[in-house]
Amino acid sequence: MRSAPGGEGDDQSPGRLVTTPRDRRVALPTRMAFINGMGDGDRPYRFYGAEISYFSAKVRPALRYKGLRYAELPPDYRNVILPRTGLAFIPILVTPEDETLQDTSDILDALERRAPTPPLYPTSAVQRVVAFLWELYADEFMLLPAMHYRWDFPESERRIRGDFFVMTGDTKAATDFAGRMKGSLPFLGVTPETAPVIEAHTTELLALLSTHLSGGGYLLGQRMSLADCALMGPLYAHLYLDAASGLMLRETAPQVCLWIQRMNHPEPNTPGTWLADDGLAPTHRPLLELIGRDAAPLILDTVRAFETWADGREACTDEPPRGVGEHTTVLRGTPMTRYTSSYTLWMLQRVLDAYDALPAEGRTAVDRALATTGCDRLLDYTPRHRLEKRGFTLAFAGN
Ligand SMILES: N[C@@H](CCC(=O)N[C@@H](CS)C(=O)NCC(=O)O)C(=O)O
Repeated sequence: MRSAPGGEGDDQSPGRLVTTPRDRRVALPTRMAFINGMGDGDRPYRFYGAEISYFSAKVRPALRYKGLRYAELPPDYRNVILPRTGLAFIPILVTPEDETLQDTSDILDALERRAPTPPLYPTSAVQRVVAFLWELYADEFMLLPAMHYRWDFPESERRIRGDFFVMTGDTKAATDFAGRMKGSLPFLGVTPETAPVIEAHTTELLALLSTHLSGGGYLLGQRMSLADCALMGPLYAHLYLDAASGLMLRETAPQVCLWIQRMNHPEPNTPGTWLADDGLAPTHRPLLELIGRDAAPLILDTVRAFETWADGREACTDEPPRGVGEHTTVLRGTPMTRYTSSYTLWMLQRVLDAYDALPAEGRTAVDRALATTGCDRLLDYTPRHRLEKRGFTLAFAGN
């Protein structure tokens, strides 16, 4: 494994000079530089993902920012992903030691352990909890706008169907996958009735982000973090790359497009710093209020419905299914019926665990920073059940 970008002479950094065996220095474009490093005894990470994949977009900036040598490969479900994980999900990351990592939260946790410098996870109380909050919001709530803008606009749908073919090279697989994705919209709560409030949320998010990012930088200051990586899923892989929303983003939120550019092409020698003294910029608070107002109730309603199901489950049900029925929630006054995802509790646990691990003064600082944002309600929730990973599968802890 190669760790963080070093100073001068780190010849494995993307797009930098590469030392050949004969020590002839040649400039190679970014992707070639990674491939060029292969086969020299120091194996690269293998990243099986796709440009238009939400969760691939969350991991890719982390690999680049940490200066890790990797090859990005198309998703080979039959020969690699299914045999290694038993799941048809992307992305997966195979380490130089041939360990398989699946689930972007586990992947980023592992990368932070393996290559701690430069860091993605703040260690100061407020910034750390806020980073996990953004991850929860981006992974769980932002799926709604991302799927709506991809599948409810004809020009976006036409283009993504073509992209799916390019990703798989297989017309039937691409058509089946597209059908499954489009068919999932009502289960997520994305319907003609809820589309206006989903769009209203997105418009407000883009406006607030444009203000927040207008001085350059990232969510927590002049350095990217877990929070930015998570937000790249919906904002880059879907909204930026899809036809209709891509135009909308370029026309209405160019500052967000610049942030996407910074995220996808991190400068290896000057990673910057997060705000001093565990601070949050004044422009961050309206963003937390937006998350607290719209996303926190939806997330909590999902978790409550899951816990109600879990209360009455058969004692032998160790591993909850991905969805356990449906429940109703409300977004900006509009009722919404959604499938009840078990995974949402696992994601909320990440925020609660980060908070609980803090010393008392850290928890007080977080309470103060989040007071009356609505995000405080997420931290006030105490789950009755706990989920853990067994291999790549969610299971009830202690069973
Ligand atoms: N929680 C997982 C989600 C991965 C995921 O949903 N990936 C999408 C592509 S971006 C996928 O493979 N979906 C296939 C499906 O839902 O059947 C992660 O963070 O890695």
